[in-house]
Amino acid sequence: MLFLQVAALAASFAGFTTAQSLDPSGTQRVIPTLSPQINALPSLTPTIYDESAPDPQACPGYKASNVAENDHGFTADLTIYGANCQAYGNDIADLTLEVSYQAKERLNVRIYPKNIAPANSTQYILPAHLVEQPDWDGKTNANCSDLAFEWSNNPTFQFRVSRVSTGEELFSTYGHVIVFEDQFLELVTNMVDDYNVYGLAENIHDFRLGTNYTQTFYAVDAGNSIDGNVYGVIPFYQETRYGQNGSETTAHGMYARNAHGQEWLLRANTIAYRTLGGSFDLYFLSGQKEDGSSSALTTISQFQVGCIGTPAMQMYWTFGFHQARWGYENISVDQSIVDGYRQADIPLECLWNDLDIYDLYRDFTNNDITYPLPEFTNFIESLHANGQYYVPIIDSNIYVPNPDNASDAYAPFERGASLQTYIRDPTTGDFYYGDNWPGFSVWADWLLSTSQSWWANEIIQWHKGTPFDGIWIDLSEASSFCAGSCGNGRLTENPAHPPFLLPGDPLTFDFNYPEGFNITNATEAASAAAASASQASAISASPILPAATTTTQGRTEPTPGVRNLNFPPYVINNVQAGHALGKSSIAPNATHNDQYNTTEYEMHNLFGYQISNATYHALIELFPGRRPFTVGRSVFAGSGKTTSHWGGDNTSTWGSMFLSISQAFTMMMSGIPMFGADTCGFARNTDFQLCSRWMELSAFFPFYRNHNVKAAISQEAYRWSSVAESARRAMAVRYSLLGYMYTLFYHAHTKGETVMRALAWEFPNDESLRGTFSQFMLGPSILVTPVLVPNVETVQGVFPGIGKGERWYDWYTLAEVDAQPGENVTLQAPLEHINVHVRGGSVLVLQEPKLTTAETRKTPYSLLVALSSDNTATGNLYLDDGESLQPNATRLVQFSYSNNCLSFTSDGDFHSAPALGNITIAGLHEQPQHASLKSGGKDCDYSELSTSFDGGVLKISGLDKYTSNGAFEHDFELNFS
Ligand code: MIG
Repeated sequence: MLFLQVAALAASFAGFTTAQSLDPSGTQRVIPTLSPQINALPSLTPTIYDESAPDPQACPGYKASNVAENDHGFTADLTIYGANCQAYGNDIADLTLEVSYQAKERLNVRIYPKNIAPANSTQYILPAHLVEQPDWDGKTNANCSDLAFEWSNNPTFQFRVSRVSTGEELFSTYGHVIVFEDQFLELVTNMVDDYNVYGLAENIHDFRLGTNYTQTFYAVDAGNSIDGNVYGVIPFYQETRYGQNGSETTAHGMYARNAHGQEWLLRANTIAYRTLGGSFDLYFLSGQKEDGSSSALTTISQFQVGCIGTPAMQMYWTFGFHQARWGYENISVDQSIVDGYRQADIPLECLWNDLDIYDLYRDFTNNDITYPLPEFTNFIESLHANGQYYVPIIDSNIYVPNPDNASDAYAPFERGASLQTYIRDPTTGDFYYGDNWPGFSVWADWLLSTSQSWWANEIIQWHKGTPFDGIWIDLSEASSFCAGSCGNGRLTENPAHPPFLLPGDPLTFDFNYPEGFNITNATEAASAAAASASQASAISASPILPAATTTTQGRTEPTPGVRNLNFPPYVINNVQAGHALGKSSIAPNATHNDQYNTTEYEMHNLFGYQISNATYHALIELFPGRRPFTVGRSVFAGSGKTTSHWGGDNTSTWGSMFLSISQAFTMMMSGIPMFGADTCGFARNTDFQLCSRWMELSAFFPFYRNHNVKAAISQEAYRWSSVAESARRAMAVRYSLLGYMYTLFYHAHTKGETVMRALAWEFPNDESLRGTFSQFMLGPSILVTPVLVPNVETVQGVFPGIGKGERWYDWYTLAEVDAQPGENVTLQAPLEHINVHVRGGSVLVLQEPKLTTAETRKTPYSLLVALSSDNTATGNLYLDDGESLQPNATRLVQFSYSNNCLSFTSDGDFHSAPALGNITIAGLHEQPQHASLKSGGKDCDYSELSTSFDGGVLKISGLDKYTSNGAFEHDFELNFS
């Protein structure tokens, strides 16, 4: 609902102040153990809808009995200890508790109904075949676990999880009852004072979630609602506790595997976890390494490797710059965008089209007038010929043709219908007919295996005329523009117009500009304000929008034996009007075609996960052996194995740009590192300042795409000379570092490492960084300090570790940063400049930035060695063909500088042709007088190389002739004396 959405966004950004502090947070201390907070509970709002609703903690709780030990833990019965309380559903009296020491670092606690017969027909337990379910490693038991589980029946069943080595209590339900009903589960843990909790993606919120925050999870198409539910659901948090009196910082995590609508209520000394059904399936992660120390980065890696799977490896080219927009009207507009970038000398790797290419918004079609074949095929092939790529959108809905109009046939629908592959309307047994761009539509039921083959076939057929290189999946929450199966009995109205004004229609002009626009463009701002006011009065004079369907019912009373799916007794704070679950989405009571007729109530948060998985497998079928590139909007825990993700409908505001950094951090934590926000902003008009700064910032996000709404001014990087210059400069840095970015992805893919990093993760003992997201790192070596506010030419940033052995170098000049410990340094930041610093101790492999990644990859390599305070440095580089799922050759190069010797060793068979041209060493205290050089075991003549030394920076060039058969084919050693 674009029209309404923009208004809602405007309202939500007005409340931006909560996230605005650019300074690292304060330095409050925390206590190491948890004490039960009985009688001292801050009141938890029972439900958003009704403050007088029952307090679930008044329920009786359970008693444990029949404890049975097994080789990796134990099981027990939990029996309700009192009368059913019917807080927000029907109590389930008999439960099973399963405690399993699954791996040294991971403890699993499951609580589920004792009698579920037939399986999954009454209480939905998320099956392992749908979402990965971590299991016992076959060897761990309580005696060799990092974690200990303790429980008590006094007064009712409660448990705590602690760290064996130190006794640190990580999670404790002591003092709280467990509530287990068919439509409501609650578990409350005690928390330390002023705790530091991160994650619970997806949210548009500060990085540090804070101690007064509610995270609602229900995938929704409503823009980037600050502090509300958005597109993705990854129920995992990581907690950091800073040490006192010199003790080390500790970190741990918890993943709650449940896909129902849910809420996490973060309060002063507790977190309450509430779901609308399913089971407790909790994974406690110790965050510990072999040496017993724990960290956020280790916790995040344990979450990915042990619980949800590590992210897919991406193709090399996907790290190039992408341009999209809604509103590229025809092939010549597409061509003009490609030409515009080329003429401005700005790299453009991939062009994207939105739903403009389709005939009447129908997936897998081509608009005969604006995007006719074969011209369109030829256009895409011309991109390929220039080393560029093409990605189109596919919407999640499938148009239902008008049954009374033979010429309205739509084959993709018919083929799916003949396989009965769509979600159903429980009241009619027919398909569920919702509404989206093309009119009344259906959605695939991914629980049927036929859906996968049908979907793959549609994609493969469409590729014949539209030879794309990847797929953009939109509206996968899944979004529907009406409430319920509204197309029921109305299919003859198809193609029904969407129930709102279309962008580009009269009265839809967007007059909004970023904060500060009234200062830089006073006259334009004044006339935009006047025009906006007159448009608003014209709309109210003749209301064009149909009356909204009412979906507000509020809290319902639990009814014995009945589940109220559309209006459950517990009302989560869904950002839709009335908080209704069925608003702008497939209704919760819509049913699937599996043997249990599973409902959307259970499946809702998984639609995006499933359609992205299906698209991934379709692309493997289409391009055998090649890594699929899919970018999806709705994600769930584990989505990163198959898809990338963009941040959805943000706005062209400074606040939105800032919050894209914290959003990115949570995606790095969630195993979805191929993440980026709509650069320059989606909804509303951007301006040259915001767009310059944003093109600079996003150059350091893994997925780098400029995308724009239809009814706003154009915002390609070449539209303003300042933005063009900013883009060229920032992209030059990015493209130099492509090999580094790719290597970071290799480590993410193989070990669950993070790509973008919070300063708190890299500098875990500096408590002043616990909330910082105004600066970030790319991997361990690059520090980015973006400008996040308008009308400034300087920016403040910290250089962590100074005074404790860290050194930092300016990327552009290689001058060492001169700062005091903890100093908030003022850096020059003219409009076209983004501050980038290299951390001492790093060896970076660079190439020469060109207009495409392929050209860049052919240029000679150079090494940048930035020395640490003890004059050492290390680094590594991963190489392969850049696109194979299982490359037949790879190479891993390890670099090191120590004892005045730079060397690398190279393992693997992949041949990378470019030579090693230059070596630059920064941070030397004096110029080396002599050097000897060995490459591939041979002695080379150092005196033949040209060298220069200035300001501690030694530059060596002319190495190519020793490495002309490839920079990293042989081991290498350069010794100074
Ligand atoms: O109802 O395809 O988030 O990126 O441009 C809006 C049009 C549908 C939402 C996506 C946005 C895309 C837009 N889509």
